[in-house]
Amino acid sequence: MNRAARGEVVNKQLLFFRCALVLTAGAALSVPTAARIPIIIDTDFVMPPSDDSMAVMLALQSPELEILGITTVAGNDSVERATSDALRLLEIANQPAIPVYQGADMPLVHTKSDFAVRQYGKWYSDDPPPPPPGGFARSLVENEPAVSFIVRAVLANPHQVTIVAIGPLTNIAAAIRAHPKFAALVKRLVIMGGAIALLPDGAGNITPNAEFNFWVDPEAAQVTLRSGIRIELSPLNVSRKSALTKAWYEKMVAIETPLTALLKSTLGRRFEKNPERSWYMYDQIAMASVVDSGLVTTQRLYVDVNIDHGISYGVSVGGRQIWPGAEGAQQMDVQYDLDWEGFIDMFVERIQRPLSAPTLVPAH
Ligand SMILES: [Ca+2]
Repeated sequence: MNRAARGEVVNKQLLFFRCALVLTAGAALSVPTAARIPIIIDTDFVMPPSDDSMAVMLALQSPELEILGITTVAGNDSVERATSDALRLLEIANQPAIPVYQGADMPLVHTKSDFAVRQYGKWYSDDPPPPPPGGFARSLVENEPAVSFIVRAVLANPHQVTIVAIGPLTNIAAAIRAHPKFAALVKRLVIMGGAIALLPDGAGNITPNAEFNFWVDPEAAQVTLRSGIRIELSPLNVSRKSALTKAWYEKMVAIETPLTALLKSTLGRRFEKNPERSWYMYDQIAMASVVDSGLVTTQRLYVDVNIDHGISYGVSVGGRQIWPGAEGAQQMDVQYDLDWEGFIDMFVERIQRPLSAPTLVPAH
């Protein structure tokens, strides 16, 4: 498919989702009454050393969470690779029953540019996904599109489902647009995205002021942030309070499990090449904050995203009051500080645990 046609496909997909919702509205997706937090993970997943992979590992190893499904989106790489790699991680983690739903293969509006090609991230890629470590998973992606699943799960479990969005927000914006009651029925949306200049360490990481996830799909980020969903934002400010060093890595992989073996063969190469360098942790912090909200400190700010096609495209702006031009901005909790020791201790301990028991196939 040529890329010019893809914008049209997104619109057609939205129509399809509306139809699919009508057809599936009667299908129950029940949440057990146990105290576990039901979550959907929306991710531009890539195998380690990506932050998404380690965030999903943390979720899989955290009994406080119940993963209803993983939905994939183009971001770090193509959506096909996100899906293929996510399926394989679930197999390695002995959780093949957790369903994976494929989502958007392109941002809503943002198109490929020479700048995008030169920079980190291959959301525009048409390359077939490379085999993940150990080969492609035996389990298959679900037939239902990601947006249809997200909306169905939330409508079937009103005010119960937390969405942890750790990639570009294309699927989430499409879900908001697909059903008028969706936004009001989401319990909470935790987003890794944005950078807030008002707070310390608020520079961007793809352009001077824009963070990668928001920059890949600024229009989706704006729709999502303005939706009225209760949001907690985990921006670059809090990511920059982290520093994954070789010493922490070695502690993490000191106990042999299928997950630490995968980390040794992937993340380990980073530290072999650059033993002195430390790495920020992004999606892992967003996920950890769902498990234990006490690990992060937040401020309540109005946050909006710029969608003008100029030097500030995709830039998030946060303020304590509404400012001219930000009349659509909503208030949200913005993470800006981290209990680093508490976080990394928990992360290492969870990764080292014996694999969780396989999840039963969720009701559909
Ligand atoms: Ca991500």
